[in-house]
Amino acid sequence: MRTRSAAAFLAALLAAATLLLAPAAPAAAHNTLQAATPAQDARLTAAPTTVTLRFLQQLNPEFTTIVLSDSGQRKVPTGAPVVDGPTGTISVDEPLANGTYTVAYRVVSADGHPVQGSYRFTVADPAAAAVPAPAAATTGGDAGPTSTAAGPASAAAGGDDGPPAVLLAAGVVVVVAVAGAALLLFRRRRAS
Ligand SMILES: [Cu+2]
Repeated sequence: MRTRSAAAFLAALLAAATLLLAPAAPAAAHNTLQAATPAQDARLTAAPTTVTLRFLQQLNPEFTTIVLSDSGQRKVPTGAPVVDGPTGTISVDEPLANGTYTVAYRVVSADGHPVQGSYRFTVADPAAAAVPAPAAATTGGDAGPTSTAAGPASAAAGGDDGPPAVLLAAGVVVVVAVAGAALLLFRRRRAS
């Protein structure tokens, strides 16, 4: 009888651990970026006039944001996103100078949860001048790679809201340890 209740207790703890893990699963159903033009980390010899992002799921035009900014984190003038099924496109209003640009997006998943991310591409037109750097004014025509101190840690595509796997793993370890201790306690009580 005692053994059975201890086993039931352990089973309950394991069920709790499973519940802890469960919220990570629906992330698979979220919208994700499938393809982009310009592509991530592309180095273009001609400035693009549009940015097109293709996602896994249909986009809602009302909740689709695509923003282009330069290496100084200044917003580049673009048109509003034009949505066609799972694809969103913005037109770039002004010719882009040489430099590194960030495309940031925010869309919603089929379940209504927002998904956001960003990526960079570089314009390196040999015939064009470099974009004037905001702080470290690099005068002279040296078109070397100037973007060393750029924006926030490049959160690669697919920013998600779930807790990191390490935390989940740590949670499972704790739960299993507690379960083991509890089982030991039950056995000691039974023995005494
Ligand atoms: Cu969701």
